[in-house]
Amino acid sequence: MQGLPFELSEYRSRQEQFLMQMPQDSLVIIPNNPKSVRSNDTHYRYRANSYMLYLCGWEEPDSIFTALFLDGQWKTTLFVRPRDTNSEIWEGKRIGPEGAINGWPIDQSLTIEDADTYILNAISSGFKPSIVQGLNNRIDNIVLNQDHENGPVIELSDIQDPRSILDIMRTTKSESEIEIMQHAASIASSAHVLAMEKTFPSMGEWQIQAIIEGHFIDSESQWSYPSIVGGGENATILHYSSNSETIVDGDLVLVDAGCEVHGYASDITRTWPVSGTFTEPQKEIYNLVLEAEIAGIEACIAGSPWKSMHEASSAVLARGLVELGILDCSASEALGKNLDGPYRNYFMHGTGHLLGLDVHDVGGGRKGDKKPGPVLKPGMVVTVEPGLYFASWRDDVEIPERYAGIGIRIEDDVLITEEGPVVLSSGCPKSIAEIESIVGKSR
Ligand SMILES: [Mn+2]
Repeated sequence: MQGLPFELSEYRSRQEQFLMQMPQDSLVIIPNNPKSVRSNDTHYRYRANSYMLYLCGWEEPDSIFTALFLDGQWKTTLFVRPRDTNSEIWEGKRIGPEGAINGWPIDQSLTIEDADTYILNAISSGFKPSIVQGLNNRIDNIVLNQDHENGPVIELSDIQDPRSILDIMRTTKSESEIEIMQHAASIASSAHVLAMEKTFPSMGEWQIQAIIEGHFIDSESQWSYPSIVGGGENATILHYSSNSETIVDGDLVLVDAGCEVHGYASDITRTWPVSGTFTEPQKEIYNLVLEAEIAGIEACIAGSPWKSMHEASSAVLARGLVELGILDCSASEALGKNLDGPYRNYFMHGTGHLLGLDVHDVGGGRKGDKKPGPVLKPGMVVTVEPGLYFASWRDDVEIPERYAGIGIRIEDDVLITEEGPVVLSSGCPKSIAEIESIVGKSR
């Protein structure tokens, strides 16, 4: 069991800031994530719910964070697994309610078995549930009044969701959150450098994955999303994850891999030649993506609308695709009136997303969002990750012979500050000269 990553006062001030925005007749219910079966009696490694981590740092399963306004103040109660020698012999020590109250930022701790009655009583007294649904079926059923006979009737319209408030709070990181995110970005940066150094032609994609993830574990971290290691044509598959092929001499490898520290994610992509030297066509595409990425980072200015970095990166890509003769039109036609021109044939995803306790962090600005996304504010951490993909098998768009099979993405983690963008992943080199000097150095 590790200590909490933040001072108790930081959690308390998050709770305070959250609860002061809640109606005082609310019953806040935030269950922890369920355990997931991998096969038979084996489970996936447990990951606590990000809202739970954010509000109180509790990492054990079978737990529920609640808050209720009583006698003129908010009272937080954490329901946790009771101590149980037999279970602890098999699964490890539990903190238990007594342990929880001595060291976690909560007012009261009870065993999880008491949660049903506590929640029912509060609802009977007129409190309206504000709950993160879908995490704990039993509690969902209680709240939705399907699991008990003579309980109170709750109108569906009376059930609220606390995430609308928490999501906005989570978009802006505190000094100590930034410190942890910087650490996560530094670990991931060194992992990429290590993998570059050990790269050789005919290497297996899984071997690069092993170097990267081995470094994560070695640094007391773990992946924050399944690592993508795509050699050659596999780099053109945006969420490639089988990592099961060998990478042919002359091909590039695209590595999109990040780790998490105390739940906070890093998310870095680099693309390098397994031979250690870029070919001319690879260089042309690489430098274009790099220029677009740098333009995207430079657009990460406090006060700018969310779309600024996408506009900046897109303008560079559209112009470059015309200059390289890949698109036969003007740069503005390539870009399109609503950033929907033919440059999107080769750049199909968003330019970035918020980063935090979730790798695609909450609070808007995610790919596919119809809303405009948040205005960039100091303390936000975003990714900037333009790419170009020329899958040779595509017949829906024209794939020039010279670039067929090339997929390149470059991604950094960027902190927005009053003084301009700060690249948290700056420890990870990205110029062609730097990469060529590193790849294969310690193969
Ligand atoms: Mn990303």
